[in-house]
Amino acid sequence: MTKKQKDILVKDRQNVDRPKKYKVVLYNDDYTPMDLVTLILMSVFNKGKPEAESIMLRIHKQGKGVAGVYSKEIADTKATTTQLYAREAGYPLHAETEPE
Ligand code: TYC
Repeated sequence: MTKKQKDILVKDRQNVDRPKKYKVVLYNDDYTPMDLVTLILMSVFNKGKPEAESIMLRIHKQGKGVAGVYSKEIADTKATTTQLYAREAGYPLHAETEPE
């Protein structure tokens, strides 16, 4: 078996056994209120209040942080929903997805 053929088999197994997961990363900014970020973490990412507050504070201090890890479709939807809520309230909160 050639290396290329082996690589294909390995790749197939990886895809079958462990579908790729995506992090939803939230970024800090100077304008979005802490309470709004906490509410979004509770309502969009299903976190309880203490965990939502701790994730929000980590983002506030470190510049960015992971709100959750999901399949590609769910991660994209949650990132979009997050930005929609923030824009509706007039704030620039930024969310991105990245492979785990
Ligand atoms: N830095 C913001 C403030 O002091 C709070 C904040 C936290 C904003 C997390 C965005 O992703 C964020 N009001």
